[in-house]
Amino acid sequence: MSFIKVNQEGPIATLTVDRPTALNALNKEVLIELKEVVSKLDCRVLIITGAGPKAFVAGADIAVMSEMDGNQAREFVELGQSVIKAIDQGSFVSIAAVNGFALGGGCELAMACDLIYASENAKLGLPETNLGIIPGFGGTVNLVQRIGSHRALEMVLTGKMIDAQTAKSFGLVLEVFKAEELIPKVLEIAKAFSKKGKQSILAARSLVKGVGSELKDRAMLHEREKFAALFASGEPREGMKAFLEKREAKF
Ligand code: CO8
Repeated sequence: MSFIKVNQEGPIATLTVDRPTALNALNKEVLIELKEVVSKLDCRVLIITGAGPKAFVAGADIAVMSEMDGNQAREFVELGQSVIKAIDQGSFVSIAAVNGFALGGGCELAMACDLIYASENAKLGLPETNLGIIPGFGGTVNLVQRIGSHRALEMVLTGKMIDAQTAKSFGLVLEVFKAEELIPKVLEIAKAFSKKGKQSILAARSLVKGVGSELKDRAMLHEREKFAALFASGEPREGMKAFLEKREAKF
């Protein structure tokens, strides 16, 4: 694996997204590796984090998306959602250890996990509308489920990043730890889960997560359709080119 580092100690697997040149942004190759690794996991608890001190995952790869047409955007969003689904429906408890920027697809990857813990320097957000696009990896429905539609609308429409403490106050993040304590604390939490009965943990998890799951499937389908359809307008190209050219977008 080039972009996903896997470390398994007994029942606890840790996946680290490792693409330092782009703050661990998700391109097709990263997503394919992630899907492959997650589908083969045999663990009780999965921890997902990002390599380096600065980012969990800074989003889907903007340079790649800026060149996409509608069909390519549809394929990309389908791949991304299949990763989100594999984590969401896996037979393990999943924990995001957010150690820096978790933006767009990165925030959506964190929200695919059952539980989210963050370091003090974490910044979370769905900045897609700044780029002329929308969340595509389940972010809209998962954010509403986590923090309610009023706060979710504010985050999605403004595209603003929030810091770890604000995310905790919204209920998006459960606890905030010092950067160096994040992984040890998350491992402690993971160990406690791994000592419980596997069947009871999975049954309880599936019941809690089952609430609203049909609605979620439909919402993710709508998200895919709307995401791909947007690419027929000029907005994604202008928004993402502007980011890459470090200028303000003219919509
Ligand atoms: N994609 C590609 N490259 C990125 C990304 C990204 N998402 N984020 C950062 N990078 C790159 C930068 O371009 C830069 O590259 P280079 O050194 O070659 O210029 C490098 O990483 C370091 O970044 P910065 O120099 O910008 O670092 P700063 O500390 O100044 O800023 C930020 C850090 C604030 C995180 C800034 O990089 C940023 O705003 N990044 C973009 C964040 C963003 O908008 N993310 C959302 C992307 S859209 C998305 O995720 C859609 C998900 C749904 C997709 C559906 C599928 C089709």
